[in-house]
Amino acid sequence: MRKFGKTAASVLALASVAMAAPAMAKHHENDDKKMEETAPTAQDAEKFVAKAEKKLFDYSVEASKVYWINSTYITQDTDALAAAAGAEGTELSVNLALKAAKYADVAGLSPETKRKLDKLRGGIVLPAPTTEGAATELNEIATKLNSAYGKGMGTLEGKPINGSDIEAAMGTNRNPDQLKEMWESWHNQVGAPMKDDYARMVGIANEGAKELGFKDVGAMWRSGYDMPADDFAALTETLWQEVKPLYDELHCYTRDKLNEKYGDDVQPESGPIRADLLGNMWAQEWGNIYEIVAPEGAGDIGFDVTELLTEKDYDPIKMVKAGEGFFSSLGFEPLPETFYERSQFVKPQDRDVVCHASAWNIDNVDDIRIKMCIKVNGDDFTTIHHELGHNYYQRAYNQKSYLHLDGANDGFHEAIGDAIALSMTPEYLVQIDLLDESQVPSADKDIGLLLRQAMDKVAFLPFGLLVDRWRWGVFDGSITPDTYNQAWTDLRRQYQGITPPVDRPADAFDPGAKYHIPGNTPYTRYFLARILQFQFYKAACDAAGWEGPLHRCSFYGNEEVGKRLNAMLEMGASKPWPDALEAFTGTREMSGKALTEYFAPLQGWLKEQNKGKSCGW
Ligand code: X8Z
Ligand code: ZN
Repeated sequence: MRKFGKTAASVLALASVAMAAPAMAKHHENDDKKMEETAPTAQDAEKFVAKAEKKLFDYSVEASKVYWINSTYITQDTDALAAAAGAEGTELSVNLALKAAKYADVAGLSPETKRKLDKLRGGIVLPAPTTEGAATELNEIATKLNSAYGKGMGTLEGKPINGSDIEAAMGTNRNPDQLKEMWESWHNQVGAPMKDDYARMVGIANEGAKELGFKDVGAMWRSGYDMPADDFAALTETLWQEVKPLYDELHCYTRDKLNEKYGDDVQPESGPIRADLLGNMWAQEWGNIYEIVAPEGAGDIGFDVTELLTEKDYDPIKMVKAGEGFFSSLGFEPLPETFYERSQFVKPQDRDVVCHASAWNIDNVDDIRIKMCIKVNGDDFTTIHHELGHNYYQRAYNQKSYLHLDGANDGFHEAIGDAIALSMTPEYLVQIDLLDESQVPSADKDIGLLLRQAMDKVAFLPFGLLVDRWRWGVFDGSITPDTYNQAWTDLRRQYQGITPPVDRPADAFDPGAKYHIPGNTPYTRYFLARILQFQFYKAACDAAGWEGPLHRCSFYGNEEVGKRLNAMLEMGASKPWPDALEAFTGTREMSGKALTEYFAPLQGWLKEQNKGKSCGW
C-alpha cells in the first residue's frame, strides 16, 4: 500500500502488515520453537523473509482500501475501520520486526536477506510495544489526529474556511490583517487541540521503538538510509551548510522587499520575517509572493502559471493530463484507466476528506491513484507532477518483491516528480500550448526566472530540515510537551528566520497545524528531495546534451532520458541508495552542488542587491 504523503495509515512505513489469523499465529509459534531448539540457519532466515513478504503484501492490499475510504470520506465509522486496520498492521509489523531481529546475526546471510531483515526491523513509522492494547490505542490516536487535520477549519473575516481554501487564500491575499487572522485561526483551531493526544502517541511509539532495540522513534527513522543513524544526521547538516549561504541571501532580499511593501509596523527592516506574509501558511515556499520581490526589468518575466492555466481554460483533469503527457513524452506507458476512474481530483462537496495531496498504490501492481483537492493554480500544477512522480516510481518497481517496493530512499521518492517539474521551462510551456512563443522571456529575464524558482525551491530548505529536527527532539525527550510549542517557534526562527504574526498562547501546538505532524509522515525526505531533484535534473539535462544555462533546460520528449530514469526507478529499494543514484547520475553522493550551480547567477545577483544591508536575524 505504500502511500506517499498519506497519513493515518502511515503507522507503517512498511505499507503493510497483518492478517494474524489463528493458523498463522500457530505457525509463528512453531517458528519460535524451532529457533529455540536449533540455531537458525541462513536458509531459515530466507524462508522467514519470504513468508513475511507474503503476509505484508496481502495485508497491504486490504488495508490500503480501508485507508483510502477513510481519507476520502471521514466519518466515525471509517475512522474506526482505519484504526482497526492500523492496529492489525502494527501488530503484524512489530511481530515480524522482533523476529527479524533474531535472524539478523545468523551466519552466511546473503546481502539481500540481510537488507530485507533490516527493513523489517527498522521500517515501521510508528511502532507500538507488544503490551496488550498498545497497538490499538496508538492507531486510534493516529487516526483521530489525521482526521482532525482533514476536518480542520480556519476563519477569514470571521467566517469559517476549510483547509484547501485557506491554503490557496494565503497565496493570494495581501491584506496583513486578514493574513494574520487566517494564520492565527488555523494554528489555534487545528493545532492546539491535538497536543495531549500527540504527547500520548509519542510515548507509546517510543516504547515500541525501544522494544525493537532503538533508542527512540527518531533513531529508528534515521536508521533507514544505508548508513549509521548518526552519520545520516550529520549528512543532513552538511547538506544544509552547503546551501545555507544562498538561503541567507534570499531571506535578506525578501525581507527588504516586504519591508518596502508593508512598512515597518508590519515587517520591520531587521529581525525575522513575519510568517504570514510569505504566501504560504507555513512559510515553506514563497513563490506566491513573487510579484512583491520581482526586480524591475529583469524580474518582469511576463507570465504566471496560474494565469496561463486560467486563460487556457484548464480544469483539474486537464492539469493531470498535462502531467501525464510529460511522462508519456519520456516513453512511460500511459496511466491505467483505473487511475482516472478511482483517483480523487477535487474536493467532494458533501463530506470531509484529507485534502493534503498524496499518491497511492493500492494493489502494489497497477491500481495507482492520486488524492488531491486540485485548484487551478500553479502550486497545484506542480503538486500534480510531484504526485505523478510517486505513481510512476511505484509502477516502475512493481515487479520487485514486497520489501523492495519502495524508493531507493524516501528522498528519491519525493524527488522524481519535482525533477520533472523543474523541466517546465517557458520553452516547454510553449510546446504544450500554455504559453505563446512571443511570451518566452529573453535571456535578460534570467534573474527573474531564477528568483521565481528560488522563492519555492531555496526558501523550502530550512523548513524541510527543521520539521524533523523538532520531531527528533520530541522523540529523544529533549523537547517535552511543556516546550513543544516554544521549541517549534525557536527552530522556525533559528533555521528559517521567521516569527509568528502574533504571540502564541501557552496551550498552542503550532506543529499540529502542519499536515505531516498529525499525519505522522517523516519530513527529512522532502529536504533530501529538494537537493536530489537538482541532481536528477542536471543528470537528465547532461544526458540530453543540454549546453545552455541549466535552468533553461527541458528534457521533455527525450526518450533516452526516460530510459535512464526508468533504469533507476525500476530498481526500487532493491539496492542501497548510492547504487541507484549512481545508475542515473554517475555519482554516489547526495550533494547540494547541482542546486547551487543552478542558482549561481542568482546568488551573485542577490549578493549585489544585499550589499550594505545588515542581513541575518
Ligand atoms: O507533502 C507533500 C506532497 C505529498 S508527498 C504534496 N509535500 C511537502 C509539503 O507539502 O509539505 C511536497 C513538498 C513538501
Ligand atoms: Zn510526495
